[in-house]
Amino acid sequence: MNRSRPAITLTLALALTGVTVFAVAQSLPKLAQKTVYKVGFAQTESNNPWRIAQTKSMQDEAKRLGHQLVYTDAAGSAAKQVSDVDSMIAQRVDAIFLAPREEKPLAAAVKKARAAGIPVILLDRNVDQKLAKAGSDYVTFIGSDFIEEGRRVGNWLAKNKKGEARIIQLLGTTGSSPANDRRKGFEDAIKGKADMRILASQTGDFARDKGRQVMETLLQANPTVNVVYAHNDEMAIGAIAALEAAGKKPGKDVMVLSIDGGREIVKLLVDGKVNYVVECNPKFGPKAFETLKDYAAGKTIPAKIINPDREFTSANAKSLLDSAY
Ligand code: GYE
Repeated sequence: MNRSRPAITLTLALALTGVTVFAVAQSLPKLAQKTVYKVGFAQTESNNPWRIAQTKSMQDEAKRLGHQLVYTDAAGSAAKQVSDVDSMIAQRVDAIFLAPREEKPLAAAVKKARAAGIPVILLDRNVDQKLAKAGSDYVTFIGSDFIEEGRRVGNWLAKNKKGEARIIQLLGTTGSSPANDRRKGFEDAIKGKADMRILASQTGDFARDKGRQVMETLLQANPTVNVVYAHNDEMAIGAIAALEAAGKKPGKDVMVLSIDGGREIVKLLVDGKVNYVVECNPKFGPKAFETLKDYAAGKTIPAKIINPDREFTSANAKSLLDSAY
């Protein structure tokens, strides 16, 4: 009889553990309230001013608050970003800020962190909503409403383009949430308008030189183009170079529309080479760390925290230039 006791105790203990493990798997990991956190920031790439401004904002705020920031740069590879998150888990960071390069592969990384008991806050890009959910897999998404950004560009064009619009669309990184959503919002806004036609859509991977190269090729195949819609400033600036090399006047012969609103594009708007820009602000630091603190304090965090975005036009570009990142 005595012998069976340990077995009963073990079964009981396992049953209890089983219940606990199940409960943890269904809800977000808790975050202790501390004055100093060791927190990861898994960046996507650092090849443009938007990313550099975002990283700086995160580093500045971590420093101001006295937190230790474990920073990684995936250098444009979703696979590397997945292993960056793995190494943050191995280092037992308190929490992870993640800017997921692509929607699907990084959803798995989010789930791994959660299973390891580390809360994740998504910054600026989202993961596939069928694969991971706010409130159970990750705490929240902080960023812009990308569908709305695309829609605003489409609506502005419909209002301001006289005559037929023959559009080339330079898409962002394939499989990334801003590329998917900026396309959707724009295409929805111009759908059914007889005088608006997309001649070609191709990815320039959110990069300046890729944008220039793609624009060069698309321009040869579509010489009647009179509007370029680029999913970010970098590709728009690349497209401007391609247009000028082909003897066209950006902003006049061909309208240039973009999203991000960095200083360089706003200056180009002042110079008349760009026509319209929707802002997507990269300065996430203060909001990111404030959300972390609120989460640790047990406050209810909404599933999405949407940044307000301004817009730049020829009417306001000059006065807003200094406030652009
Ligand atoms: O528009 C782009 C950057 O994810 C919202 O990524 C961000 C986008 C931004 O590389 O310039």
